[in-house]
Amino acid sequence: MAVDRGRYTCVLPGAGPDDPTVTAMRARELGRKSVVVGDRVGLVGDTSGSSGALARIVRIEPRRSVLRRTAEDDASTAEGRLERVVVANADQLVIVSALADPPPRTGFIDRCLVAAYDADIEPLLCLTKADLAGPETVLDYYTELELPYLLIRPDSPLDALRSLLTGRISVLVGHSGVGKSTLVNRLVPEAERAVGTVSAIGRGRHTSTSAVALRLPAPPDADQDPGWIVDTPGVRSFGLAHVSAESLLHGFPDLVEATADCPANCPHTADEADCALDAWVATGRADPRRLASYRRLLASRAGETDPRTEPDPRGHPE
Ligand SMILES: Nc1nc2c(ncn2[C@@H]2O[C@H](COP(=O)(O)OP(=O)(O)OP(=O)(O)O)[C@@H](O)[C@H]2O)c(=O)[nH]1
Ligand SMILES: [Mg+2]
Repeated sequence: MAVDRGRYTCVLPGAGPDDPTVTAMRARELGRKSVVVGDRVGLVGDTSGSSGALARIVRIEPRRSVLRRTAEDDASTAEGRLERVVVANADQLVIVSALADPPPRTGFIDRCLVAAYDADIEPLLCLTKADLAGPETVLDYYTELELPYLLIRPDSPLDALRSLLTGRISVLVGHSGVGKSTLVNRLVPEAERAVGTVSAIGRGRHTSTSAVALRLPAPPDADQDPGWIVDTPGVRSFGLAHVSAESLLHGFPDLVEATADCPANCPHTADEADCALDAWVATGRADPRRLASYRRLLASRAGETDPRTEPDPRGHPE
């Protein structure tokens, strides 16, 4: 459920919400393998959960999915090779984007979509702060995609979100200050996640500092598994050095079909005269901003631009 300074909080199979959690450390035999939130592990030692008890993690079960990100896009740099597993075994990636304060950045959402498809995790777009601005610009950009989305206001009922979370492990990702912890507190009131403020320049203060999995409350008169939600710290960018150029395209299902007409081994870059993607958008079959976003990702992976200073199609820095 959580990792803090070498101590892992674990929940035993079959344990209910009122049963104690087990604190564990990693056993030496795990070697360099990292244990992350969402991992299923083998425990030995004192698993009673009583105060002061310490168990040992001796095994990590094979992961059903692995959500990764890198510090930078370019795999030829040390930062680009620094890969972080955000969470293991997630079923759903909830991309949280505020409609204002901080403003939405479609370039960031596109990166999250690539990561979701690459990890085989279903994406869900949660547009928060819908009380402050309308969703039209963001939704217009994604019209070609069958991307499920929800609008969230402080007072809006969360029934639709709850039903999409039921029975699954969902992980929230987004910039700092977009309202991830606020949402978690509404879904799981006893979570008491710290909530921050957003500065005048539209940046959050990185209030949450580590990922934590929380058990969703069981719906009344249902014996279904309510599922888990993972709150994560805000990230500035979502580096994709670990995703191959070909896999990047999976984050752009509105463009995939066009590449059937590309020459063999087409790099799909802007300087490739025969790339079929140009004709595809020129004839109105996809939004040119989506192609521009895809090509910015390609260029960023090749180390041609600094991902942190790239413009977003909506004119915001990413
Ligand atoms: N107006 C408005 N404000 C919101 C909404 N959701 C969250 N906020 C505010 O946005 C600020 C940041 O919220 P947090 O929940 O801390 O954001 P976070 O995504 O967890 O941020 P990090 O932990 O830094 O990654 C707080 O002041 C919230 O009260 C919303 O729907 N509408
Ligand atoms: Mg937070």
